[in-house]
Amino acid sequence: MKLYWSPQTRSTRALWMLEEAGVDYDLELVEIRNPRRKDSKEFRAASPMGKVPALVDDKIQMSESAAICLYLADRYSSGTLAPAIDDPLRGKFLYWLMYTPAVVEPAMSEKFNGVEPNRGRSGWGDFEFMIETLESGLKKRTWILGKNFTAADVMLGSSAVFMRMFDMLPESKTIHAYADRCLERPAYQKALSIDKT
Ligand SMILES: N[C@@H](CCC(=O)N[C@@H](CS)C(=O)NCC(=O)O)C(=O)O
Repeated sequence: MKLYWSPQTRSTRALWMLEEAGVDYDLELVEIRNPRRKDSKEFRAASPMGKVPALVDDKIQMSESAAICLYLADRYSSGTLAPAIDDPLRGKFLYWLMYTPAVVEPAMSEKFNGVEPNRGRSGWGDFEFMIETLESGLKKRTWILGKNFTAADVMLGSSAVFMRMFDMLPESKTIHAYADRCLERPAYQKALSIDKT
């Protein structure tokens, strides 16, 4: 299996997920910050937009960090990092797994770019509503589904850490404590240390 990656990007969450799943993988650096970068055909087949992360696993070629996390959890850690397909928690799992690309990231981007929000019209509500919803989802829970850590936490935890890094995370004991718990996980620490090399 090969992960196409670039340090300190959304590919860190795919690295974290690979470490949580405990599978063997190779890394290939994509020099996204190099204006003269030359992408391999294999990378572009997996990532039509040329964005990282992308994953190739035998005949599987894919990109989009949430899709990669879901694939790895279902394929290599079903019942642990992803509730099984018939588990009643599966619905909540999918909701929270998709919350990052569908709600957190558009709301962050809107706020960061100073775009006028429209809670009713935008699929992501607005930044404040996104934070309130995440906060209430995490209240009194160790992980987003309760006691068990899943791929949804890789997506949400990496987003919380990312917002904190960019000084966008408001005063929220619940979300800050969650980000800290995520950062304490050895698999996340391993991914961050690979990112630094
Ligand atoms: N929705 C995608 C976003 C991927 C993305 O935006 N990747 C950025 C790095 S964080 C990238 O590859 N940028 C370089 C480029 O667009 O050429 C995901 O979650 O994987």
